[in-house]
Parts: sequence; C-alpha cells; structure tokens
Amino acid sequence: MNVFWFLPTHGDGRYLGTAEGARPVTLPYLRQIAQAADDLGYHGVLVPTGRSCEDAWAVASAMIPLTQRLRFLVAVRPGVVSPTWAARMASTVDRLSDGRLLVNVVTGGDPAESEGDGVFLKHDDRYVVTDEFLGIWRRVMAGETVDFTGQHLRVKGAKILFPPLQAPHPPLYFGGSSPAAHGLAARHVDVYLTWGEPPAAVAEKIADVRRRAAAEQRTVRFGIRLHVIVRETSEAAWAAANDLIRHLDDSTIAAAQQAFGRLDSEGQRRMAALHKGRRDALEVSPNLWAGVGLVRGGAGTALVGDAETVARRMKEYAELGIETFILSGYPHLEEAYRVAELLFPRLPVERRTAGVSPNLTGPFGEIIANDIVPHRSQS
Ligand code: FMN
Repeated sequence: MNVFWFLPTHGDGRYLGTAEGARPVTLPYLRQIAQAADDLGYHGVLVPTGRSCEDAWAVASAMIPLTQRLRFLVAVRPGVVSPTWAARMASTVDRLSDGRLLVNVVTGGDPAESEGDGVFLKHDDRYVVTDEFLGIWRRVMAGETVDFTGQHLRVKGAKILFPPLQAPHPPLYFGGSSPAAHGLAARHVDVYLTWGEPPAAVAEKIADVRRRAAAEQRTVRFGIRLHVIVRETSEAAWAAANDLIRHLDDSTIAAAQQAFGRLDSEGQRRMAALHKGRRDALEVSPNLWAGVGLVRGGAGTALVGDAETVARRMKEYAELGIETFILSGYPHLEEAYRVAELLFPRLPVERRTAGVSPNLTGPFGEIIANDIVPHRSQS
C-alpha cells in the first residue's frame, strides 16, 4: 500500500466553509506539511491545480530541497500548456528531485475555468486534447523528436535535450469518471485515481478501466483520494466530523452546490449525488462520510472512525485493487501526524527504520526518564 498525503495549496483550516480557524498558504506552512509527510514516511504528496490553487509546479519545486524522500504528484493540465514545454518542466523537476516526480494529468471539469485559461472546448474534446498531449509528451520524454498534427495540437521537431531520471518517464497518474476519461486512462496512464466513492462503485470503475486497458494490451494500477477523520475511538471520530462542518449554514452549502453545478465533470456529479446537498444523511456507505463535499469541490468524502475500523475500510478498497491511497485531513499539518501515528502501524505500508533512533521514551521529563522507560498500556 502506498499512502500519500496532500499539500493544501488552496488554503487550510480547522473548519470547512468559514474563515474561522483558516490558515493561509505560505512557504513556511507548506514546508511544515511537506517535511512532516517526509519524516513520517508518506510515499508522496499530491499537489493539485486549478485557479483556486497556488501553482503546482512552483510549489513542488520549492519543496524539493526541503525534503529528502517525499515524492511529488504534480498536476499538469493539457491544453493550457504545450506538451513539449510540459515535458521539459517534468524532466527538470524529475532530475532536480532525484527521481521524485509523479505526474497527475488533470483534464479539468470546469468549462468557465478552462475558458479563463484559454481553452474553449467541450468536455469530450478536452479529452481529445489530453490524448494528443500525452501521445506527444510520452514520446518526447522517451527521447524521440516528434512531428505530430492532430485535431487540436500540432508540433514539429518537438524534443527535450535533458531526459528525465525515471525512464521512459515519471509515472502518469490520472482521474476522471466519464467514459472519455476511462478510455484515456486505458490508453496512457500508469495509475487511475478515483475520488472516494463507496466500494461497490469503485469496483465498477476499476472493472471498466481494466477491461478497456486489456483491449489496449495495457495494465493500469489504481488509487483512491480520500479524506480521513480517524481518532482513538469511533465517538471521537464522528464528533470531529461534525465539528468540521459546524460553521456551515444552509446558504453556504447551497451556494457551493450551485457553483459545482456549473461543472461538466462526471466525477463531480457523482460526488454531489452521494449527499444531494443534504446534511442529514452523510454516511453514504459504512464509515464513508460525504460531509466534506457539501462545500469542497473535488474529493468530497472521508473515512471516519477509530483506527482499526478506518484501516479495515482501507483494506477493503485494497482488496478491490487499490494500491495508492491519497489521504488528507484538516488541518493538514496536525492530521498528517495523527493519520501516520494511528493508521500506519495497522496498514501494510513500508515502515522506515534506518536512521531512526529508538528513543521513544515518552513524556516523563528529563530527570525521571533516565531511569524509567514507559511501556505501551494494555488497553
Ligand atoms: N481537477 C482539477 O481541476 N485539479 C486537480 O488538481 C484535480 N485533481 C484530481 C485528483 C483526483 C484524485 C481526481 C480523481 C480528479 C482530479 N481532478 C482535478 C478532476 C479531474 O482531473 C477531471 O477533470 C474531472 O474529474 C472531470 O473529468 P470527468 O468528467 O471525466 O470526471
């Protein structure tokens, strides 16, 4: 199991939908989250893109020298940037990070945002662009000089002079729930990502992408993007979930749902269908809570429960074929610790031991700790 954390480049906080307890995105704050994730042994961090986010590539580049092993799953938006340029950026970031780059291909599900970025295309045409983009990007990354004329993209003599460290290119991740997205995943990507839908729905998506990939003589691996609200007891976890949305009023929820309604994203439609804008039936599958999606676009569900239960739910997804879990929680700094401390011992994740001293004495104080090493309680 590969467990990722998330860099909240659109802001962070203790509560959803309010400026109460909100935190701005600053270099020192992002550094703290990235270094926590690095130290704690997360496989990597997802760095999102969109007009509500700081730029993903600039943020990832700033974090490279501040971290040692952490991988960066950086979003790229085909159609907004040329494939050759994107290949050059990816190659540079891959080399400068010693091979720690992973690329998240984000076609985009908001027509208004796309138009602001100069892309005036309908949903499925944006996927045609993504398809042409990845065809060029992959060949350029593999060292080819590419001439290509497609429906939307045209390059002549496209090449990069400095290849990426990871051959033939850093792994491609990708999310999208429409038929066009599944077809694209089958043709191009290494890891297909889904937002946290109930297990039965995730199983159907995996089966569809697998079937389409087999028709292309390819295999695809799978990942899921979920928030997590994990505590030592189930009661504490559900109380924390309710606390997270305690400042939300009905008008904030209605305004957010109306804003999401302008998207043409099938993935977003499926997220909204889970809660239908109502806050009285948010546990949409055992321990899967749709409260985050009341006001947050994109990933809108959280696994809620005590550590044993959340770990068990994650293993249920793993049994369906999910290898990569991209987790987050509010606020992202404190929750990076909590999730690692409560979940990692219960999950089949690679634990990092080399270089870590076994100095786990517990908070006794500098004098008595010389003599007494506390034991784990038997609760
Ligand atoms: N869309 C963005 O605009 N920015 C992102 O950073 C982003 N990250 C995503 C991460 C995951 C795990 C998934 C599943 C989707 C993400 N998306 C993001 C949305 C998709 O890229 C895609 O644009 C959207 O799902 C619309 O496609 P669809 O209609 O095929 O579902």
